[in-house]
Amino acid sequence: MHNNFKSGFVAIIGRPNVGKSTFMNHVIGQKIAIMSDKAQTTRNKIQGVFTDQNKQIVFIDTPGIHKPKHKLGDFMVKIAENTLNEVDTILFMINADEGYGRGGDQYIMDRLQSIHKPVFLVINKIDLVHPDQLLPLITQYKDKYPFEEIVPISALEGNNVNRLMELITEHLPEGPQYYPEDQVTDHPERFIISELIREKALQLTREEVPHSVAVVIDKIDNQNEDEKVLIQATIIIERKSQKGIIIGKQGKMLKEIGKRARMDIERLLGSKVYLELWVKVQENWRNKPPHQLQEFGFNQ
Ligand code: GDP
Ligand code: MG
Ligand code: K
Repeated sequence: MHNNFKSGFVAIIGRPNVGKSTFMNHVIGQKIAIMSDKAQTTRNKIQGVFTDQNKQIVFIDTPGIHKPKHKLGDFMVKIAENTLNEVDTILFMINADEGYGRGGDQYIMDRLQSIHKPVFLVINKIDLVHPDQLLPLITQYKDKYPFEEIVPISALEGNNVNRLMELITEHLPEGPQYYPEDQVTDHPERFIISELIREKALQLTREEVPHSVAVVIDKIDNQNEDEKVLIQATIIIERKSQKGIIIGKQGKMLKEIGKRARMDIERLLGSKVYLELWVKVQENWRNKPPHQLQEFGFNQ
C-alpha cells in the first residue's frame, strides 16, 4: 500500500461500436479480462483492472443502459442507473465521426439526468475527423448535459488516452488496492464474486451501510472431493456501528447476504459453492495498510 494511493470504479457507457473495447484494450492491453459466457449473465461485467504504483482503476461495463426493447429492458435500465450512481466516475463515449445525438446517445443522456456522479464525455475516433469538426460537436453536447470533463481521444491510435487516464485519476478518491495486480488474468471470476457479495450487502442493508464497504476474496478452493467450490471472503466495514447491521440479529443478515451471493456465484461458476463470509472492521481502513485491519471474524 502506498501513501495517497487512489482507487475506484469507472463505468464505460456508450452505444455499440463507439470504441469501448478498443479503449479498454489500449489501456489494459494483455491484462484485459476475458469473461466466460457464464459471466455475461451477471449484470455488470468488470472489463479490466488497471493498476500502477499510484492507482487502481476498475473499469466496469453496464450494458443495461441502452434503450430497452421490452419490459425487462426497463428493469435493466433501472439497475444500470443504480450501478452508475455507485461508481466514482462515468465515461460516456461517443463517436466523433457521427453527428450530435446519434442512435441511442440521446436516450443515454436523458438517463444521465438522474445520475449524481461525475460524467466525462469521451469523444472517440478523432483520427477520423478534421479538428474543426470537434468544436461544434462539443458545443452541442455541452448544452445538453453538465459534463465534468470533455476529452477527445483516439482509442485506436492512442491519442490523448494518457490525458484521459490522468483526468480519471484526479477524480478518484484515495483508497486501497482492491485487487492484486495480476488478478485479472489469473482469476477474472474473483472480481465478479467479490462484487456480487458486495452488491448483496449493499442491497440488503439499504442505506444503512455506506458504499465504502469492500469485499476481499481470501480463498477459492475447487479441489474438494465433493466438487463444491469453497470460497472464503471478508467484508470490510469502516465503523463498528455497521457491524451489527451487516451481521444482523443472530447472524441473520450475514446469512442472507451469503445465501443470495452464493446463488449468483453458483450460476456464475456453474458449480455448487460453500461460501464462508467474515467481517472485519477498520475505521478509515481506506487509509491504512491491510495488516493493521482489526479482526473480529464472524463465520456463518
Ligand atoms: P464497442 O462496441 O464500443 O466496444 O466498440 P469497439 O471497440 O468494438 O470498436 C468498434 C469499431 O470501431 C472497431 O472496428 C474499432 O477498430 C473501431 N474504432 C475504435 N476506436 C477507434 C478510433 O479511435 N479510431 C478509429 N478510426 N476506429 C476506432
Ligand atoms: Mg465492445
Ligand atoms: K446528473
